[in-house]
Amino acid sequence: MLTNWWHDAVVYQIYPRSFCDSNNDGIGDLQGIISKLDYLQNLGINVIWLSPVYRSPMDDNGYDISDYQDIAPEFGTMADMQQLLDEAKYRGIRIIMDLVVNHTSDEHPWFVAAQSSIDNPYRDYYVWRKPNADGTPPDDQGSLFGGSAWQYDEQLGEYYYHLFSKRQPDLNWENPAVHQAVFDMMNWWIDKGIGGFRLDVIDLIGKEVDKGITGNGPNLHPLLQKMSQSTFGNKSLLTVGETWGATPEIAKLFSAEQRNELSMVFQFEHITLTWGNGDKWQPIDFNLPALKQVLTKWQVELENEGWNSLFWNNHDLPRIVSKYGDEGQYRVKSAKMLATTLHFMKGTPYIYQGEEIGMINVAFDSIDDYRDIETLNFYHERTANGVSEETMLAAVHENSRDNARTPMQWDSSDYAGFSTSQPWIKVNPNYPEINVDAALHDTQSIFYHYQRLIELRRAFPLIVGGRFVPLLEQHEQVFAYIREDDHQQIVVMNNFSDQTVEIILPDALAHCGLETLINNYEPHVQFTNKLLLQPYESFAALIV
Ligand code: TEU
Ligand code: CA
Repeated sequence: MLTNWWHDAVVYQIYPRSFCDSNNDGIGDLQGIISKLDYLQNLGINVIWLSPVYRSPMDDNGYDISDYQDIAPEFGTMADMQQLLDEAKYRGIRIIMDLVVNHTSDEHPWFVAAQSSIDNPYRDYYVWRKPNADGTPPDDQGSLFGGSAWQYDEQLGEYYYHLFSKRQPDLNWENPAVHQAVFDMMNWWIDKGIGGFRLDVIDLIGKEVDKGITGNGPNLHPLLQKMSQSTFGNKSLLTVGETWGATPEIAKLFSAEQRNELSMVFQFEHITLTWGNGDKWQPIDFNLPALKQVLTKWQVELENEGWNSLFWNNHDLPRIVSKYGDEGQYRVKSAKMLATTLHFMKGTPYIYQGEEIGMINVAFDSIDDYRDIETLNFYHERTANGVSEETMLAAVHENSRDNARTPMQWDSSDYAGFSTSQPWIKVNPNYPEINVDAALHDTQSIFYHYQRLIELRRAFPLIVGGRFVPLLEQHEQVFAYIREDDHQQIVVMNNFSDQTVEIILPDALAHCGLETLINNYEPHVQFTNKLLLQPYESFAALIV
């Protein structure tokens, strides 16, 4: 059944602006990435998901593309991009491009043409509506970055639609000319030898604007099937859709093999658990039973149909050690525990830059130190509407996207070795302690724990393809499960608390011998009917 190369791949996500700055202008770039490929090869990953590097005015750090077939000058040139593809390939690493086709930049030539006159043929590449009689927008749909989804164009007297910033006008996927233009561009990249695509907010392209339907619209799956047939289908590429609204049922529509859509999707149910009322600016406490229930559901429901992606972090999310682990005394223990929990599940694991050294959230004292458009928009909108600055800053500390975007911490020199000049966003002040150089010199580091997890995935096909069987489902502090096939069983135990906990094992396990594969305390060699787990203790072991 597991016939595709990406079933046992491990992906590393790079956010180019924050990864490594080769020419010391304060902005990460392609040559910086190239200089770190040996590091990534040493970690053991075999795929890089590259966040956007295309030409862009950078209103949303490259998720606003003005030329899909060019590279942003601050990141380098197309020759640098080709060099990255070649040097990665030489190391057995494929590059997945970020495909942002729900919208373009307002500086994209298509949009510039669309704005030039009411009868320009490119007009229908975007979504335009006449104002109401009193001049107000056609309806009250909101942008995901705050404010209205409608922006008035003075010259043409119509509104255009944007689900993100007003500098990110939505493409009109009801227009077949848009399909062809996008598919041609995708094929141009495929011909360059890329390994696939991460498809930004792909579940929005089937929208029906006048009905207020945005996510999972009626046209979505027909569109994806057409896209697949016209571009990546049958080419052995990894495709992963970003789908905030996916349930397991929906994920199967995207990723069941016979439907010929995507390899897999990113679902976010395990992330939004700490959003009060579904609002990331009203953070609530972490609750392990809820997390277990969600992750178990996804493991079980995609058992035989569809495929999971496994991730804790990306460029939009706070750091996982800060959210589900412990930033202080147990930072290293808890980072290892979280990694083990995730990497022994069934699916394709994704590591976000810095996760492999246990980078944590940043807490800038002033909103002026934040750069992210979503963070700034909401901070201003909510404080203008009566939420206190203190409350909003606390929410920003919890969930701002900039938590993931502070520069990668390479060493303890100024600016964490990311650059020799002031970076575009401040470095997390903890870099003298948390950095790659320190991790590489410490055999007990989080880095080597990730390296070992990747090795284990390669060594045990059971980790890739075996069944997932939940254990101790009612336990409030421990997330435990078994992976098994007809020959072997691996038991995985993870204490999510800073307390020593005692668990009572089911009879079938109570007297088993154990051969530890990975651990963050002393190994256990034999189960009895009781097991003590120390704070954030975690291990995976073969049952022998
Ligand atoms: O993210 C989609 C998205 O919905 C997030 O921006 C989300 O609103 C937020 O992170 C959670 O509150 C994708 C990209 O990953 C993101 O970086 C882009 O800003 C966005 O699309 C627009 O392209
Ligand atoms: Ca640079």
